[in-house]
Amino acid sequence: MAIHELLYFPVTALGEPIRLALAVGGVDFKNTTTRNDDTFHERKKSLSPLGEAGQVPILVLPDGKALCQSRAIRGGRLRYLGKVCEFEGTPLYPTDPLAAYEADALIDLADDMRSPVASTFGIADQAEKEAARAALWAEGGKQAKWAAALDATLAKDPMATLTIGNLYAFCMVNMFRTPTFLDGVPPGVFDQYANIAKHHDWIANLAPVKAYYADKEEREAFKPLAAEPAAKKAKTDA
Ligand SMILES: N[C@@H](CCC(=O)N[C@@H](CS)C(=O)NCC(=O)O)C(=O)O
Repeated sequence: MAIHELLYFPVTALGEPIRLALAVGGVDFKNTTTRNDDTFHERKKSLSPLGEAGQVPILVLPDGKALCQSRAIRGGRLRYLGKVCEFEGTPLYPTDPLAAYEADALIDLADDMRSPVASTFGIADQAEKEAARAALWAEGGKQAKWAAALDATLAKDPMATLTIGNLYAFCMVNMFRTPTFLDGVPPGVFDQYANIAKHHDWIANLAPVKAYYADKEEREAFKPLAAEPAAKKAKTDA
């Protein structure tokens, strides 16, 4: 029987909330990466609705239709996964308009925190790149600013009903919670944020999330609950 397939790099960035939503929703999927598919880059171009310009993540539906644009896949206008995937009988994208707004707003805020790192991807010099990433998390840094806002927002979240917004925020926090595939992020950037920690632990301990990460032995970054102690050894893992 045909199943869903996700094409993405073997890292916990934009593709990870999609993997996690599928896992939480109990939707079986093939996790295709550059590590297990030698034709990854050719398939990316041929499958993407955007052709040559195509990027990943790409979600291929069981009938062969390929979806791109991570926001449209998990949230946004199409809200495909948020409608298809349920947790404890409730769709991950809320049907109530205000709850849906909260989920979207959480995704946007987590993206505000994530997106400044994009400015460092093109820095060729390793030391310069790591310094630029550390500066984003230093006092007054762009990512530190949004982490504080995320913490304040999560203080108001009852952390009772799982939404695509919670999953997205969880994954974006894990992207910067060492060990991470991103080099140069200082260990402990969320140490001062009790609500981010509480939110992390809530989601990391949900049965399908625990089950999903249980067999990701080869990648510390895929094991949120095991993360921070190893971080101090500055382990990186792509
Ligand atoms: N708007 C796109 C952006 C996707 C994106 O930036 N993908 C990057 C990886 S995170 C990529 O495919 N880079 C390789 C390439 O451009 O060929 C989305 O949200 O899906």
